[in-house]
Amino acid sequence: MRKYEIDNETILRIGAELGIDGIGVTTAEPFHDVHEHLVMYRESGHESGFEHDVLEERVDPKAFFPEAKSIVAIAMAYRTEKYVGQKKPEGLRGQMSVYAWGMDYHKVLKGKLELLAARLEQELGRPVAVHNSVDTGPLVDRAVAQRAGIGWVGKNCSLITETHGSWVFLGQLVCDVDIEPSVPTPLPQCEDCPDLCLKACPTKALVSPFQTDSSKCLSYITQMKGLIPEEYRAKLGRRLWGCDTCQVVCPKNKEVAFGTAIEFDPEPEYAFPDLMHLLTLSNKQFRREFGESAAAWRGAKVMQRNAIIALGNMREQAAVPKLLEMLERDERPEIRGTIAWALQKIDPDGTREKVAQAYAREPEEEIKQEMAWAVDGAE
Ligand code: B12
Ligand code: SF4
Ligand code: SF4
Repeated sequence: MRKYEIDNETILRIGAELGIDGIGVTTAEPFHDVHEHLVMYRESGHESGFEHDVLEERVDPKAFFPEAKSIVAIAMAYRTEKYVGQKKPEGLRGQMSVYAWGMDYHKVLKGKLELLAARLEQELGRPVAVHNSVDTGPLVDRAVAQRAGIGWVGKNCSLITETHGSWVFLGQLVCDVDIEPSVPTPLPQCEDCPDLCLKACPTKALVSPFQTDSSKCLSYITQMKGLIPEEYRAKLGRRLWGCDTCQVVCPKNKEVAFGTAIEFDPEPEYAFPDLMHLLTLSNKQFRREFGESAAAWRGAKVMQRNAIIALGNMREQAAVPKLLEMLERDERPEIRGTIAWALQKIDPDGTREKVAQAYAREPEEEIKQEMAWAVDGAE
């Protein structure tokens, strides 16, 4: 039998000791089968722009880390017991995707990967060369997790684990240690589910099983810069960041275990931010209040634009004075344009005159178009 530097059982034991919810190992061999998915994804124009650019590095760990021998993949569950019965606090509230209800997962998982690297060194009694990544690395995290036996990829594209469903974040440690690999999870296991995720997706972003067109996915739309295309604004509802629909409807996510990492316990002001308060924040204040959340990286402007859309969708009359004040003074074109849209939804008759005045002084053509509804004969 082949001799490894560390056996698989030892890795599973270390994972359990470190409070890691899912752990597995795969070799550093290339992910040949993933290459065709990535090419198709790119050629169909379905990329979001958040993907690592170099395809060769996405499918071959040795292309960016030549000493690579094994990859230890980890999964951390983000729905803790405290998610049950989380109630919206008082006030006008938007909603974050559950993955942003606790602390930023990048920091939490990187912390686990650092502890893991230290434990490998302890086991071997020698320094270990590692490259660790969570989300922002070159590899396709879901493909790595599947080959490392952590779970399988569903038609909604999510990596689904047996214990915690798809409510898990993924990360990996590429290292120069020869570790016994786990058995890959067989693909896929949607069985006789009647494509509930594809049917429930509000924008038909799941264009076919296992394929997301990012430009239609509300998760991407909440993170994009600039004006949100009008066809998606009503579909956002109260969503401020991310979208959970294709996971909520998935039967494989029912009756799964809760995670135990207290870092992911929900913070009510992250889960359901106060919309009117959000509108008052400077970029610095926003970073102070939301900086520990995974939803902060795009800054205040994107979140405020989303909050204005939520207020428009809620037809919230109480928001009108603040929106009018911002329409007059705000220096950010996408904020002025989005406000004009929201005011039309909330109170077109009562705000027409003010929006027409804004139209007259608006320098940007694209933003003027958002205000044109208030002006007779405007094109
Ligand atoms: C870009 C990106 C996005 C984009 C594009 C998503 C997408 N589906 O590709 C946008 C902004 C839309 C997005 C949204 C979300 N994301 Co994101 N995202 C990424 C990122 C950075 C790259 C993904 C990528 O490379 N996509 C390209 C395609 C080809 O890859 P993939 O979907 O990962 O591909 C797998 C399957 O689709 C499958 N496949 C593809 N074609 C086919 C065909 C067949 C026949 C078969 C069998 C399989 C198959 O093969 C791939 C690997 O096995 C990863 C982190 C990373 N570095 O991997 C996080 C990541 C995928 N995102 C994550 C999360 C949590 C989300 C959201 C749930 C967040 C939310 N609640 O709003 C949504 C889910 C939306 C969705 N439908 O996927 C997690 C997923 C965790 C999990 N359990 O799966 C990741 C892994 C981040 C992390 N480290 O935790 N995301
Ligand atoms: S995250 Fe939302 S918009 Fe994106 S594919 Fe899933 S259900 Fe559709
Ligand atoms: S909802 Fe159904 S088809 Fe979609 S991922 Fe879950 S089991 Fe698969």
